[in-house]
Amino acid sequence: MKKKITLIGAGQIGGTLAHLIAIKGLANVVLFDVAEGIAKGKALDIAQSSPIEGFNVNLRGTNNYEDTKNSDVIIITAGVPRKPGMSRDDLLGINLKIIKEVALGIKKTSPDAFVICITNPLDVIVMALQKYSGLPKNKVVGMAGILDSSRLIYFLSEKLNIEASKIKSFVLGGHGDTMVAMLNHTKVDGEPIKNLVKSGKILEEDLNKLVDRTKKGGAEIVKYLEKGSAFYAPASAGVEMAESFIKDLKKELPCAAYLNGEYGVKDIYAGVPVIIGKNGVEKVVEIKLSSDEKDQFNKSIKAVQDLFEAAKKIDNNLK
Ligand code: TXD
Repeated sequence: MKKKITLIGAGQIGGTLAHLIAIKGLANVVLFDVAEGIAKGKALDIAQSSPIEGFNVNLRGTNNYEDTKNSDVIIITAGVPRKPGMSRDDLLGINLKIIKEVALGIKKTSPDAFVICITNPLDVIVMALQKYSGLPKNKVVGMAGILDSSRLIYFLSEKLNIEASKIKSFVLGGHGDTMVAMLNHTKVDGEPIKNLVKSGKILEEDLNKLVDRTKKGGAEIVKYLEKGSAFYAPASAGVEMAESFIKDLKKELPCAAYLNGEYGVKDIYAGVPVIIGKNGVEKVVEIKLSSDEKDQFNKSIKAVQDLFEAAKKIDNNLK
């Protein structure tokens, strides 16, 4: 029996999620949007590609939460994206209201779903989503670290002219300028990146430029697109999380997860390595951080905490 994935938000990322899920034959798809026509139109359009692509999943568009009932996975992109010059944090006011509405909707219709939040500002929005919905903390997770890590790996592969599959790296902390690129855990064909710096294969300053470009990766695309933000890579990242849950792959993935003392942090969502399997976030993986990495991580946590304080000022129901 095919699983059911509901996509709350049928915009740029939502439509791409639906397309990727269909082509992979991962699950039946319900596209939900307050702009009903977008959900219905994209569902029908993707369905009409099935004879060509050969996939066999049902696609449906709706603006009625009843149609999303008993979803196995819910991926949320409902909200507004950045415009050039805006920070992810600038989206807090409007997207907080939207996520409250979505949280109440899914709480009623799919309380057992694994919920992946993509809406920005990600770390605070996913935390608000869990608090508003009351869904179990291990069943509510944010997508950002996989995207940020993929951007860093791509930039490294381009610079070193090595295929991306040979590069292992990841990013921790908040999905913003304070994100932490884990260079001490970065390997190229099994070789620590620091050795490539020592041997002159890549200059330290060039490596730092790639880290900075990763932090600004979203803004770079917003500048090109002018209207809207990145959506292909974010959708691929969201599908990787959904697939690890549906197929119980127990992949270790950098995601915004609830911390309850891990990394010395309590009652906040932030980007850490987690194991995603059939029970959702099955484990937060604690890796050893250098003192510098710990400082950077704590700075990133502080940025998330400060933004959550701002969220509580907007809605004092958020505890
Ligand atoms: O790494 C990450 N997490 C980020 C997240 C990567 C890229 C983009 N990031 C954020 O995802 C972005 O800043 C936005 O907050 C979301 C969605 O981005 P997208 O590019 O998909 O935005 P669109 O194309 O504007 O789509 C949003 C849809 C749109 O069709 C609205 O009609 C719909 O959301 N929407 C709603 N759907 C359901 N319910 C409500 N209340 C609602 N309000 C708007």
